[in-house]
This record gives sequence, C-alpha cells and structure tokens, in this order.
Amino acid sequence: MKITSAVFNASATDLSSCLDEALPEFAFIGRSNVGKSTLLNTLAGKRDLARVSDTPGFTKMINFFTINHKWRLVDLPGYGFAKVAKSDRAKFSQLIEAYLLSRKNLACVFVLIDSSIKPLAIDLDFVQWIGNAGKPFALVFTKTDKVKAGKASENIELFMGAIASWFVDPPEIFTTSCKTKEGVRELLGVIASCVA
Ligand SMILES: Nc1nc2c(ncn2[C@@H]2O[C@H](COP(=O)(O)OP(=O)(O)O)[C@@H](O)[C@H]2O)c(=O)[nH]1
Ligand SMILES: [Mg+2]
Repeated sequence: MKITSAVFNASATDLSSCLDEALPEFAFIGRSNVGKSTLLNTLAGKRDLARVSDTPGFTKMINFFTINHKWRLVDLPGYGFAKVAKSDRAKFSQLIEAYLLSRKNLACVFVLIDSSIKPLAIDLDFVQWIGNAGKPFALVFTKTDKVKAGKASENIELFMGAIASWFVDPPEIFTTSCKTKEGVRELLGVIASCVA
C-alpha cells in the first residue's frame, strides 16, 4: 500500500474529545519507550508525524493521524510506569481502557513488545487483558536490530510460550525494526486487507 497522505488530526485527553468514529482505526499500544511513535512514523513514511521520545503530558494523550484520507493510526499512551502499584485494578490508564473498550471503529490493536528483552509481566498481563476483552489484536515485536537475531527469536518464543494457554489460536505476530524497516510491508499489508 502506498501512503499518499498522513495528517495529524488531534490529541484527546478523554473519550469525549476523541475524533468521530467514521474511519477505521489501527491503534498502537505498549510500554513507554517500546517504539510506538517511531513505528507509526515509519509506517506513515513521515519522520516527524508522531513525537518520538516521550515528553510528560504528551504521553497521557491519545493522538490521531489520518492516512490516505481513509483510515487512522492512533498513538495510545504508554503503559507500565513503575510507580503504579500492582494492586491497582489495572496497570494502564482509564483512558486507554475506555478507548479500547468503546471505539466501534477499532479495526486492530497492535500490541508492541520489545524483542530485545525477556518477557515482562506488564506486557503479558496486557495481552491477557486484551484477549479477554475480545478485541482484534496482533503482537508486534519491535527493535529487532538491537540484538542478534537468535536472541530476539528466543525472547519471542518465551513470550509466546507464556501466553499459549490463554488462547485457542495464538495471536498473529510481526517483527519490526525502524532501522532496517523489517515488518513495515507486512503491517501495511494487514491494514490494507482490513480497509479494503
Ligand atoms: N534500535 C532501535 N531503536 C528504536 C526502534 N524503534 C524505536 N526506537 C528508539 O526507542 C526510543 C523510544 O521510541 P518511541 O517511538 O518514542 O517509543 P514510544 O514511547 O513507545 O512512543 C527512541 O529513542 C527510538 O529512537 C527500533 O526499531 N530500533
Ligand atoms: Mg510515543
């Protein structure tokens, strides 16, 4: 799919300030620093579309981008701040939960996971949550350029092993690198087939 136009529309701090639900949306979620904004920019082919490296405040917002006038990329706030107590009902914000549970135009959630590290409880918990919520999602293992190929595969295998018992069919997985552009064509292919 060729990207001919990519436009930042709006930032929302609550559900009521989100855009209308007229276009299909593809949302990016994951821990802060996993590479959401960078991947969004890489897919859109525009380096400065979403702000890379979080700045406080900005991270608490949902950012909407319309691509080719037909569909949207949505940059969600990062989850998993160390300060949030484990006993909290959910380890991610009410805003993320509200968005994911209520948007009728949510075509797919891309859950980003850092392929260069071993599985983290916060990511496993989120995958279990979104699976239980019955939302369409795929796993995107990022930053494959950071470690040797064997190491990334090992981390991905560990992750898939840890979630295996929660799913009848394991979720679809992708591997990406914004340095080598690995996975870009595949992700755009998923989007293309959803919006076709
Ligand atoms: N080596 C490498 N670094 C990446 C990749 N994607 C993102 N980064 C870096 O990771 C940091 C966080 O990226 P960002 O997109 O702001 O993460 P976000 O907080 O999830 O939106 C930045 O320094 C990026 O340059 C990647 O594929 N490979
Ligand atoms: Mg970001």
